[in-house]
Amino acid sequence: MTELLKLAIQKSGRLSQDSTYLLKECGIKVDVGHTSRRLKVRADNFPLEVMCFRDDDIVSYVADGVAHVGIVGYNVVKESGTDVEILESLGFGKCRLSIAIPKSMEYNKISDLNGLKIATSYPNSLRAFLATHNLECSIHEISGSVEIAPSIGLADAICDLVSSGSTLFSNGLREVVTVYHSEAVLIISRSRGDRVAIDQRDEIDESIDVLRFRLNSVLRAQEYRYVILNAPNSEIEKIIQLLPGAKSPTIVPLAMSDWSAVHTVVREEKFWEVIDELKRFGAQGILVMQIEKMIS
Ligand code: PRT
Ligand code: ZN
Repeated sequence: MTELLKLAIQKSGRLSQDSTYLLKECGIKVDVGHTSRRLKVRADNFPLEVMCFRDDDIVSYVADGVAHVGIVGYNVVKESGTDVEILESLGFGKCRLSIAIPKSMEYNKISDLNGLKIATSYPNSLRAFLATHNLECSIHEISGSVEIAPSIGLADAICDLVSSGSTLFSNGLREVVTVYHSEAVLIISRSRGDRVAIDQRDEIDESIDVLRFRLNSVLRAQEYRYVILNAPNSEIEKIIQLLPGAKSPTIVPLAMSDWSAVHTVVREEKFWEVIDELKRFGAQGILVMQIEKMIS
């Protein structure tokens, strides 16, 4: 029987849905409907068992070999200080750990933070940041509702995760410094050689390789767009310079004389950067499509 790769994901929270969705995009069928109630769920068509835990436990369970790999926020990995290896950044759960102060407080430079009392659930990340910038602050560790700390007189400032910024805004706070950016990551234990029995290692390693290959195909596809446009033949060379494509664009003559269709693959940000130039070169009927998988 093939040995199952054990993947730990968040049981119920901000990363749960995106984690199972990513597996689905990788062609792995897991009965996600029950993940919030069951601890373990077996995939139907891949040697994988999904284990559902609180996000705070995932790093240590991977380090201890309870699971072979895990999906968790980079912020949790960084704060735990546990020595696990990050295999992939997964492009969801994006946020940043930031220091925020009351809107009314004057702030011009980072040294203005000196001497402040900062409330946070991320004491280790904050301590490391303060040390790097030679700042002397007192850290007040609290486990939740960090954003209310200044208004109730518990602290002068906060250090917390921010995504849209609306929590800070509605609590009269303003973000002044980013400690680090975070997103969901795939982690593996550095000492897994000791944890996985020798006769199972090859199968587990192979499953990890296949999973990473599929993840990369999905993640790459999310960054790129398939673009089709029509352009006069006289401008095709200039358009190819703007949109060089994966290898080289496909040029197909149109029924209308002196015009061609250009098919190419381009990073989404790059497409928006060159859109005005494309129009200037006479591009028309521009279609931009999502790509499902990109195999390199
Ligand atoms: O129950 P369990 O322990 O598993 O979950 P949890 O409650 O500890 O974590 P959860 O589900 O809230 O978050 C899981 C992960 O999502 C985090 O570890 C981050 O990696 C990621 N993430 C992404 C965020 C946010 N964005 C985020 N905005 N985690 C928390 N927030 C909070 C933040 O703490 C603040 O309270 O949202 C608020 C700010 O949001 P904005 O949009 O108002 O800026
Ligand atoms: Zn948690």
